[in-house]
Amino acid sequence: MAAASTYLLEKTSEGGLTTRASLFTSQENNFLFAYCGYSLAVGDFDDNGLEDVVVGCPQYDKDKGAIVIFYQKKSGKSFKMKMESQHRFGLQPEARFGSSISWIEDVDGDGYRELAVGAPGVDDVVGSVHIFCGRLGILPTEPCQILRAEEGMRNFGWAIASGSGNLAVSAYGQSVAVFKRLPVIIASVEVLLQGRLPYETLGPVNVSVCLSYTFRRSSDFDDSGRWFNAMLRLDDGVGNPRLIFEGTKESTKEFAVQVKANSQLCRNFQVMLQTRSQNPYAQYKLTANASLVANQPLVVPAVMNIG
Ligand SMILES: [Ca+2]
Ligand SMILES: [Ca+2]
Repeated sequence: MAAASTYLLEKTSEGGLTTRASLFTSQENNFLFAYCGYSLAVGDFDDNGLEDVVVGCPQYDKDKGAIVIFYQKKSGKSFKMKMESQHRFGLQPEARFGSSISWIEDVDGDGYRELAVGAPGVDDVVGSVHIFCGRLGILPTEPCQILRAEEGMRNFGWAIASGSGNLAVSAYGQSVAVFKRLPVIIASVEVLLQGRLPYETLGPVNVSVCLSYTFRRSSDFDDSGRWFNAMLRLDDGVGNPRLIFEGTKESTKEFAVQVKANSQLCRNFQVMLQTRSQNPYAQYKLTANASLVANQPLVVPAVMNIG
């Protein structure tokens, strides 16, 4: 096992299998005793139509562990296979990063699949699973999410498997946790000003914050509505804001709203000057943002893009 290689096989014309390529030789890459090939996953990660291979090496460098991803590339017009590799490494001694590997069907809706890597030895064998979100077909340096074991679990990430974007993770000898893919929500937040902010009089004027959202995948569609926590800041970035909400001395308002898919919901606010301005061309910066209210705390939260 110390000199492990991983062999890519292809079907022969007789229907059997023959070696097409040797992807990895432990001695050549200082991966001796790393147990490369302990886990494997095959899938088209960079969406170029050719299958890519990920090799797990959980005993690399004091059992920190590592994975090697081999991208399959077309070579000129000959279509001969050319492999280009990348490495990612475990960060803790004894983490055994790479003990398990699984592709996950595109979770965040960007068109590229994600890669899950188990590290069951992390934190004195509590374990974790690292999710690398495919970005433009390149394996990112850092995971976009780390799944942690629930309290009391040991060896979380010993084995992982994925189907339809969901992920099952075993805590060896104890239980299996299933993480369900949630919808990808594309939200829009607008600040609308009705009329012109006053400079000679104190106001008020009407400011609206309008939220709407849609789903990235049509299969995500669920019109039950989503709750958002939103915030409106008046005169953002100024030490002593010149604008306030009518009847208050506040320049920041937080509120929660429930919005239905594909429809816009607006909340209106009366805004006024705190002191008269001498400058008719004074600029005010009004900003709003929103975040999803997590209503299912034990599952992976939905991914939201603000547009
Ligand atoms: Ca590929
Ligand atoms: Ca993706």
